[in-house]
Amino acid sequence: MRWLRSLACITLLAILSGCGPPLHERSITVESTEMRFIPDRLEATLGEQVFLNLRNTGKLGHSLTFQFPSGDRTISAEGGMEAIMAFPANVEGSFRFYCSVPGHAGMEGVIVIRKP
Ligand SMILES: [Cu+2]
Repeated sequence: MRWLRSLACITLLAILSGCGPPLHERSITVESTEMRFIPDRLEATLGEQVFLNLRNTGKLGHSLTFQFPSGDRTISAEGGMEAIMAFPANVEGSFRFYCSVPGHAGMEGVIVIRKP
């Protein structure tokens, strides 16, 4: 009974993938260099899954730390390297991000998360 096996596979896939509404995805690329982020103002919509790509085009290592109500989220990349983080945009508001490398004060920006 091939159809029964197919049905079982489809059911299993549905269970594994969860039954909630599908998440929208947003990819954001932020360039870091000495001594700024480009762009320094990011936007996302409530409910999105955000994939943030930190592209360090500078010579020095840089980090990017979001200050979310749930806590800080940090990634870092050496000069010429990239790093990726994913997070759900699940709180509305404006949240600061900055580079936590000592001496890099002023490297900062904001992400604005709005209702759809
Ligand atoms: Cu930096």
